[in-house]
Amino acid sequence: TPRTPLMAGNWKMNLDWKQGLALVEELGDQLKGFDTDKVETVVLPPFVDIRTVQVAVDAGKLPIAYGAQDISAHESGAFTGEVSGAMLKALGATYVAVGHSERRQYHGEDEQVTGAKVKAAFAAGLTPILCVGEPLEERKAGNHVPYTLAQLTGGIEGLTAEQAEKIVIAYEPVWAIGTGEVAGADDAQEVCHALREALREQYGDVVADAVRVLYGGSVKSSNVVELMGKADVDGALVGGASLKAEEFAKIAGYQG
Ligand code: G2H
Repeated sequence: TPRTPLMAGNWKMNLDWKQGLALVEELGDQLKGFDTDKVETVVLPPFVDIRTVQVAVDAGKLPIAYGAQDISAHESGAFTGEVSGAMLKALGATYVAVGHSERRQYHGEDEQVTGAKVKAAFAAGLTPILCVGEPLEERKAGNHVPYTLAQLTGGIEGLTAEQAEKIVIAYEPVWAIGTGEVAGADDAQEVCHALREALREQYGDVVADAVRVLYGGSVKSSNVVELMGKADVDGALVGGASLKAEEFAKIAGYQG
C-alpha cells in the first residue's frame, strides 16, 4: 500500500517523568539507525511526560513523533484540568488520541465530544487518532460493524475532505484491550475494511486510500506481523507493550 505504517504507543496512565525519561533513552538506543521512512513511530505519554520526550527528540536521541492521549474540545480559558491543542502544539506534539475506549467508558465521552475534539485537534494543527471499537456484547450480538461505524460517523462529522484525508482511525475492540485477548487478524481486517469503505462512501477514493487505519488491543511483537499482513491494517495502537523499549522497538521494526 502507499500508506506509511504507523506504530503508536499509548502509555496510558503509566510512568512519571523520570520513568518516562528512562524509557525514552532506552527506546532511543533500540531505534538507533531506524528507517523512519518505512514506518512512522509515535508515543503518546501522559501530559506531564511530554516535555521530557520533546527534549529527547530535539536532542536527536529519538527518531519518533509524539503526542497526547487526550485534548480539550475547547480552545482556552476556564476549563480546569484540561489541556488545549495549542499547548500540545507548542510542545512539538503532532498526534493526539481522541475517544479512546477508556475515555468513552470512564469519562462519558460520546460522539458529540469526540467530534468536537477531532475538530479541536485539526484547529490546532494536530493529527487526531480517532479510536473506535465495540464492547463484547455488541460483538456477541454480531453488531460490531454498525456500532463501530456509528462511532466513526460521529467522530468525523463536519470534516472537510482535506481533514478527513489526514485523520488516523484506530479500531480497538474493547474486549481485546489489555486482556491478552487479541482479535484475530481476520476480525481486525473485517472492521478496518468496513471503516475504510465508509470513508470511501462519504469522501471518495483519495481519502479512503490515504487514511491509515490502525488495530489496537493486546498488540505485541509476536502478533504484529500477522496483523500487518492484512490489506486494511496500516499500523497498531499499542498499550502495555509500548512500556517496554525492546518490545516496542520490535513492533516498530516489524518489517526488518
Ligand atoms: C488498547 C491498547 C492501546 P493494550 O487500549 O491503546 O492497549 O495494547 O494494552 O491492549
